[in-house]
Amino acid sequence: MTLFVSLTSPFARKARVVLKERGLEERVKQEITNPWQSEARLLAVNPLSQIPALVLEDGSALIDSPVICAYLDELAGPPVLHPQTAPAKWIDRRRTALADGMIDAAILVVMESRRPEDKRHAPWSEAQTAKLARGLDALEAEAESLNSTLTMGTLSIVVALDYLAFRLPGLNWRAGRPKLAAWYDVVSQRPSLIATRPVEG
Ligand SMILES: N[C@@H](CCC(=O)N[C@@H](CS)C(=O)NCC(=O)O)C(=O)O
Repeated sequence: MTLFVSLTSPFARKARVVLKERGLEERVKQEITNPWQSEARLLAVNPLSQIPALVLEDGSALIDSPVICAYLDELAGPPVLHPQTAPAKWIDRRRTALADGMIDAAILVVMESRRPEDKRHAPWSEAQTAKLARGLDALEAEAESLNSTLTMGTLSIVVALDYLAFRLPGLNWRAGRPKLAAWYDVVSQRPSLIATRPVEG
């Protein structure tokens, strides 16, 4: 199996963490690609030219990080990163969706900032930044109910926070969010998260 990734993509990082957590690194080869360049080998697998994308043993492909992470978690045996019973299951899925939505908003802000100055539309970036602030405030409000058990929800939140620190340091997500920061400082010490921190390269 082959997982298309980059070392900076937060969505690909979610799948890379699952590989580590579930002991699948021998079984799934990682292939580094730049999704923004729409290389033919990635397009052959994902017409959207997005990572992560996973090529299975039969040559078929899975796309979208929630789909890929669920597949990998099941592949390794009974899922451990996806709570199976309500209400924990739905609470966790909501957290994954919130974190993923925050990553989407952050990517939009980053892409907008890379456009020539005269082509930027400030209200667009401000609207995305407001989503990020509201998302962070929602996480601060529920920080006491976040535990340090790694699930897709908690993993995705750490990935989102690290992406904010990596690409939008001026946002300073920690400011005014002491409970979320304290939670992050504990859970982010997990070896799978340390080993996959985004690096420019
Ligand atoms: N919903 C997708 C989003 C994937 C995504 O946006 N990946 C980014 C990298 S972090 C990408 O490949 N972007 C290239 C593009 O959209 O052209 C997922 O969860 O996997």
